[in-house]
Amino acid sequence: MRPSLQRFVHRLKALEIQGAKQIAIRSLLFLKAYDPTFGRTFERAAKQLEAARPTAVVLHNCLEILRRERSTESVDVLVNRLRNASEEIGRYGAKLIRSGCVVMTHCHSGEALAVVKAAKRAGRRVGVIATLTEPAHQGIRTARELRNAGIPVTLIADPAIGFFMPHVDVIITGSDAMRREGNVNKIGTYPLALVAAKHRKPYYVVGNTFKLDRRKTLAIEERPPGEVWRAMKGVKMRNPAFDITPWQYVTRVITERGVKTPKQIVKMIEQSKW
Ligand code: RUB
Repeated sequence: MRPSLQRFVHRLKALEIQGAKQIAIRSLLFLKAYDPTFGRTFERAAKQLEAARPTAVVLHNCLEILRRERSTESVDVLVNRLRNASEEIGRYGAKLIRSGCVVMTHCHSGEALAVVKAAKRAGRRVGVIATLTEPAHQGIRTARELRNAGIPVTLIADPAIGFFMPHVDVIITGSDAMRREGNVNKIGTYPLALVAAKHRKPYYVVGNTFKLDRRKTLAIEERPPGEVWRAMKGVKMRNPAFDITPWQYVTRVITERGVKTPKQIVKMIEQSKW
């Protein structure tokens, strides 16, 4: 029996499945089960999944490949490439983390956490300050995952980033899309990068190369205003889910192909083909 498209879209929108990489992996596996012939039914479903979380680019790039190759084997290859990227990313990223390092992170990024976990596996003492990440509180997932991995973690409210920045050695976040104009990630990443720059702290973006984004336009997802606060008469609420950090505030980008400068990333975006 075909899995329910409506239910899967609901799980995506409710952030039950979140993070650019997981959104892509789970959607690809869903589509494989939904229409293994990759015909019109697949195309209709693919469009709905992309529209459910339109900012992150990984699913989009994978779909571009799948539209050409149209096979379940291609899904498996893509999923494996995405999964294996974390190990490579961890290997390159761990080298940038000294023992005793305090890392600040924002939101919940599987790839950013892969770096921290790899550093621990490599025998480095590492602690993390995780922002709660208003308004949807994905930082709680980060705190839980790090605690379960035996990594000391302190959860802070978003406005406390400036208070704690002097005690931080390095800022590490994930990426939803790497574009010419900068790194797209969870709302609040841009102000975090500005505070980091003010304190001369290195800021590393972590992202596999499926995050290189050549789309002409970027749709910044606006989430339900009810996540900000309950409805108030006469008050408008806005809830953009992502912002763009210009590359000048990024120190390095950790990819599965090595540690790159922002300049190299912009070049890679120009050369990427999907
Ligand atoms: C998650 C978020 C993550 C990136 C990277 O936003 O911004 O930093 O998606 O995640 P949301 P990963 O919770 O709205 O999906 O490293 O897991 O691909």
